[in-house]
Amino acid sequence: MRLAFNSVDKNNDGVIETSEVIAALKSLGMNISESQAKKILQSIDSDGTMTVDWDEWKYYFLFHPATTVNEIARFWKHCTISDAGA
Ligand SMILES: [Ca+2]
Repeated sequence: MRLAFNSVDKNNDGVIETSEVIAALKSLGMNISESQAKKILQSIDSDGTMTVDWDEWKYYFLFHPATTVNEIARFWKHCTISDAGA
């Protein structure tokens, strides 16, 4: 879990932001828009900062078990698809 967080947090500042979500999915061959990435972040972010820290990440994945970046990416993709048209 920590490994997945670290691999998404490219600049190692301890928070995940929109551009890092986009980059992480891009490296797995998935292209998402900035608004989709924001939607993903908002679903994880609990204090409205539009960034995700380790505590928010940990809490979120307590209820959405995914251990590898690949599983997380698949889960996020599912989120953005099911939100489309809502
Ligand atoms: Ca970061």
